[in-house]
Amino acid sequence: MIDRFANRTAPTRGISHVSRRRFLTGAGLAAGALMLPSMSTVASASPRRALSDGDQVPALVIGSGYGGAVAALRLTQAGIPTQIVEMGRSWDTPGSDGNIFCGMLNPDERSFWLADRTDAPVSNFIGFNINRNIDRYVGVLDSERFSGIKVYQGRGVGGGSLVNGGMAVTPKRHFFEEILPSVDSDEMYDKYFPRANTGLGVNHIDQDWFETTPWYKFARTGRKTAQRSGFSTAFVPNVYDFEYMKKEAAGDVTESALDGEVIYGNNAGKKSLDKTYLAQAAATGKLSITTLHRVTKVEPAPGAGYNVTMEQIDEQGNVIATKVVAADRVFFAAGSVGTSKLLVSMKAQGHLPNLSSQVGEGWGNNGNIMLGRANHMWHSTGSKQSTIPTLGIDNWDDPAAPIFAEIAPLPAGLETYVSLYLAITKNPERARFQFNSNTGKVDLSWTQAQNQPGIEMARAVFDKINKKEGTIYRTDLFGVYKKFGDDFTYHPLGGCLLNSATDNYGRLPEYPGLYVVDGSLVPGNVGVNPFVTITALAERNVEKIIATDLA
Ligand code: FAE
Repeated sequence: MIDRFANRTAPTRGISHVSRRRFLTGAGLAAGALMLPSMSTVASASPRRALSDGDQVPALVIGSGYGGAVAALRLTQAGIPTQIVEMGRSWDTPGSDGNIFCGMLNPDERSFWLADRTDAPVSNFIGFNINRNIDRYVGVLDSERFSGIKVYQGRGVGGGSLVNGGMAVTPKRHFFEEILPSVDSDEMYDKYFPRANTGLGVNHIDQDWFETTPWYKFARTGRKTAQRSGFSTAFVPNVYDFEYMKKEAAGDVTESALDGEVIYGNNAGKKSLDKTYLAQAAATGKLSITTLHRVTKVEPAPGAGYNVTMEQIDEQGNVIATKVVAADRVFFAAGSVGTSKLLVSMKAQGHLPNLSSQVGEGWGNNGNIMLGRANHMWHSTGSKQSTIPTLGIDNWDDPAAPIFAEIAPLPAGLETYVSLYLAITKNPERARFQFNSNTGKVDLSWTQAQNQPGIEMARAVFDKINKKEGTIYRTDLFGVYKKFGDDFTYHPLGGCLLNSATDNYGRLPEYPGLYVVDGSLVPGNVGVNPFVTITALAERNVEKIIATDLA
C-alpha cells in the first residue's frame, strides 16, 4: 500500500502564518503525549505488500498499537509469517512542507482522522474556541464520539504511540494485583514489565537538567504548589529520548518536543512503536503491514481458521475495495474501543455467536479528568514548555482522594500562568458496549454523570491546592465556564476483560485461534498511564500462546 501524501497538493491552508489563537490550537494536550534519525523504521524494513482478496495467511493481527506490535514481534521471531491490517496510514512520508506530522500550533489535515474540524481536548482559551477547519483526511488522531464520552485514539502504523505523551509508567503493584488477581504478579514485575520497558525504549530525564531548564518551569511550578499543600510528586519515565531533547534545547538538532509537537505526532525524538517493536518485527523479514484497510468482520471459515473481511479505504475514507482473507489465527489488537466494537457486533450479528456474554463489559476511562489552575503572577509556568510530561502528583494511596495527576504542559509560546493536569482518578464507574440493531453500530453506555466520582476525587486534591495558594480553577479551557475536561478520555480500557471475556491469556475460548492482545483486556482503570501495562500483558500472553498453541 503506497501512501500518497507526499504527492498531494499543498497541505491545508494556513501553514505559514501563526496567530496566537492558532498557536494555542491543540495545546495542552500532551497530557497524558522517534524519530531517532539513525534508527531503522518499520517502513525501511517491511515490504509494503497489501493483502489481496482471497489470500490465506497463518497469522493476522488487527491493529498496530501496543498489543499488535508485541504480537507481531513475537510471532515473527517465532518464525511465523504475520500480517498486520491497520486502518490508518503509515506515517513515514513527509508532506510538501517536509514534515511527516503537522505541529499542534498549525494543525492541518494530517491532525485528525476523517474530520472537517480539529477537536482539541483543550478546546477554548479566554472565550475563544481554538479549533479550526481542516480537510477530511486519514489524520493521525481520532476523537471518536459516543453519546456520553469522546475517546481519543491514534490512527496509523504504531496506533496510540504516534500521538501519546510517551509517559511510560509501571503501575503500582498492589493496584495491579487488585485489578488483575488472576495474573501472577511476581512474573509480571520480575519479567514482563522489565521486558516491556526495554522493548519500548523507556528512559529517564536527567534530573539536574530538569531542575535548571526553562522548558520544565511549568513542571517545577506544579511540583512546588503541590508540595506546599502536602502532596508528593514523582518523576515519570518516558519513551521520548531525553538526550535528544537536551540537544534540542542546545539548538543542535531539529526541535520536536520543544517545538510544540505531540498529539498530532512527533517529527523527531519519540520512540513510537514503528521505531521499536514494529521495526524489529519487520527486520525478521516475516512481517507485512497492510495500511488503510479496516477490518469489518471475522467469522469461522468453512473447514478451519477464520475469514477476515476488510474494507480498503482511500485517504478521504471512501471504501474502494472489499477483501476477504483467510487466516489460521487472528489477534485482535484494534484497541479497547476497536476490538470491543468488532467482537460485540460479531456476536450480535451471528458471525461469532458463541462468544462469552462478558464481551463488551467492564469498560472504563481510566478515571481521566483534565483541569487547569490559574497561578498567581509570581508562579509563572514559562513561555517555553516541553510537550513531554515528566512529573506526576501521586496521591493514589489516599482513600479520600485517590488520584495520580500528571503535571501537563500547555505549550502556547507565551506565558499563560496556567498549571494543567491530567488526573487519573480511581473512579470505579464502568460501562458496556452494546450492538444497536437500529443503527447497525455499537454504542457505549458511559454517561457524563459517571465522571462525577472522578471529579470529586480530583477536587479533593486541587481544591486544597487552590485554597493554600489562593488560586482558582481556569474555567475557559474546556468550554465556556467549565472547570473540568470531563467529556473525553485518552485512556480507554476494557470491553473484553482478561479471565472474563477471554481466558487468562487472552484466548477467546469458544473460538480456538482467536486472541485478544490489547487494552480491552485491562479492567477499566490501571491507576497510571496505561501503555506499559498493555505492552507487558501482551508480552506475557503472547509468550504463552506461542508456547502452547503454536508450538
Ligand atoms: P492502540 O494503540 O489504540 O492501537 C489500535 C490500533 O488499531 C490503531 O492503530 C487503530 O487505527 C487500529 N484499528 C482500530 N480498529 C481497526 C480495524 N477495525 N481495522 C484495522 N485497524 C484498526 O491500542 N498512554 C500512556 O501510557 N502514556 C501516555 O503518555 C499517554 N498519552 C496519551 C495521549 C493521547 C493524546 C492519547 C490519545 C493516548 C495516550 N495514551 C497514553 C494512551 C495510549 O496511547 C493507549 O492506551 C494505547 O495506545 C492503547 O494501546 P492498544 O494496543 O490497546
